[in-house]
Amino acid sequence: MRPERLRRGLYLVTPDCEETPMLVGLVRSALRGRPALLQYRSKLVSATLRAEQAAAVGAVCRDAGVAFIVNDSVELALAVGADGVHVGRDDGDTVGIRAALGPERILGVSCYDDWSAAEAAIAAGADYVAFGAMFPSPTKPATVRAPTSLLEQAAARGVPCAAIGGITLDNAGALVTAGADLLAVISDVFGAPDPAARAEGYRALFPD
Ligand code: TZP
Ligand code: MG
Repeated sequence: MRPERLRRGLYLVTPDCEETPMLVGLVRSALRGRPALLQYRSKLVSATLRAEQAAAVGAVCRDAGVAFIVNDSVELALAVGADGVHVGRDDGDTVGIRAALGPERILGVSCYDDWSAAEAAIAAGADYVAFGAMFPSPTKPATVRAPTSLLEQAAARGVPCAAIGGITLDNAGALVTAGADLLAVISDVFGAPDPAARAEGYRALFPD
């Protein structure tokens, strides 16, 4: 991975939350566990509230020195000065998104269970590709499942990759062994009684 832009480690992804102060409080405490990245993801709130929340979460990440990624929208990522954007198959053409984002910001692309999508994403300028769900996900129960062999394939080809879906501290080690550079997690951290401690627990999987 390009070290100046992308560290390996925990990739926190925010849960849906309509209460901005509550969301910001959750993010602030989870960031004490020092993840590599944090993504603002929201599927339920209005465009106006998304913009407000993205700006607020981005400011907290900047204060904590954690790279901030916005899900779904390159326009929103640019509007709030995010460090990057994460897109999937419904979010438009990856080449155009890279062009809009510029060369310096981080671009991540969801590839589900599909290696050919990963090859296309890297050719289009993605910095990392994401595979999942690796395990049944309480956040996205109906999504496709992906085999860990995709992580092995990415590692063998030197393609930076994130694993997502149902990841917990108990099952995460196998994903890192298979080749995951990033572990994208929602519920195991944000649903934990102590999000900072749970996030911190992932650091042992990525010794410096
Ligand atoms: N894509 C595949 S699973 C998932 C997404 C966005 C949700 C991950 O959330 P959790 O709670 O860590 O399973
Ligand atoms: Mg998307």
